[in-house]
Amino acid sequence: MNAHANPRPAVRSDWTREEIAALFDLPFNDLLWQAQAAHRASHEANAVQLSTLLSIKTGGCPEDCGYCNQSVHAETGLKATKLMDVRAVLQAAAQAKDAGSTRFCMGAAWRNPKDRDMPAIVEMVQGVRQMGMETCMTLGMLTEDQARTLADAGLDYYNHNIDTAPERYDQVITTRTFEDRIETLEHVREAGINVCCGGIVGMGETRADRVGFIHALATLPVHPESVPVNALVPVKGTVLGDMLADTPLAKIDEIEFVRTVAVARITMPASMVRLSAGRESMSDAAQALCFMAGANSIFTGDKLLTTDNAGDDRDAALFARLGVTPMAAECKVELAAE
Ligand code: SAM
Ligand code: DTB
Ligand code: SF4
Repeated sequence: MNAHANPRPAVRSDWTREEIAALFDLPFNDLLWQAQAAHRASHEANAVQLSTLLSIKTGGCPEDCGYCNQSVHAETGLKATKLMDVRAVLQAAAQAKDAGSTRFCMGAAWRNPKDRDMPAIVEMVQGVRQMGMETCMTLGMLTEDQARTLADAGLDYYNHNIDTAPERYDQVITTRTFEDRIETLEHVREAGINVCCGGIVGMGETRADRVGFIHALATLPVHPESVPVNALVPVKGTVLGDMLADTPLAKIDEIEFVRTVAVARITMPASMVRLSAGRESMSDAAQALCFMAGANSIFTGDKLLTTDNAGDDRDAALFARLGVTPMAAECKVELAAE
């Protein structure tokens, strides 16, 4: 932890939309100044946490998320697979650990896991934990019982994104509701698993939608421990990928993306903010601005779940240029202990 030159900002769940809109409206330098101050007060200034993703069950998902190439409703030609073998998952985790990653995130293209899948999922969590890595799963909606089973297995984090503003949810996904998402998040919280929850920008939304998205996260009774901010990876054959190809002006500009990261940092000061999907097509300078704005976690490796990621070589070169070092373990642990 760096010297606390700045007072640690209070963690609040009573943000108003007006306050959040006012942050987005700040002159860019003022916004980044505030975000950097909030960042330094609660986190190591120059350390970035590394997580690695693995798709343990790809494609064939019955949900109709407009951004996702794993939906059966998308025409992307992606081959659907069965749930991976536990041994193969543990091998991939060992590789990620060797590459310096501290958290292994396993994702399945499911609406929800079936109870018959749970024993293999439990083995994966236990196996990865035994290697000394933090574990994260993202499997879709969970019942209370399933959340408890994962907690008992030792799962550290569950990723379940709200993805967009509540008022815009049904324009992006129609096969479930925003409230369904919140219900699973409650099950995860109640089971005592850390929450990883964020969403996607660059889906053709307005500034007001981005305000609504951050507002929904920052007013959760307890902020998510991790907040992934994804930039849409436009995949041909998905509703949103095709829409963006037809209306390139809808693509989010990099400065607005950095603003979104900064507002997430200011409103959720104790959370880890993860610069997630979309880094592959982002310039090094834009990524540097995201770190300046308070992003302190990334996904490493050549692949996210199914699409390309920046890759370890490019990340190592960027970290060296920026004097950024990989975080050994989350400072969250220290924060919680104070
Ligand atoms: N099926 C589970 C679910 O939706 O919760 C877990 C996997 S799903 C792929 C996890 C998250 O990946 C989504 O909530 C979304 O935020 C993100 N995602 C999926 N496709 C994306 C894309 N093309 N661009 C950016 N983010 C994407
Ligand atoms: C999150 O918010 N982003 C990650 C993780 N949680 C599971 C997934 C990004 C997926 C990007 C599209 C793909 O590679 O399939
Ligand atoms: Fe299925 Fe998740 Fe993709 Fe939605 S985001 S289609 S739930 S895999």
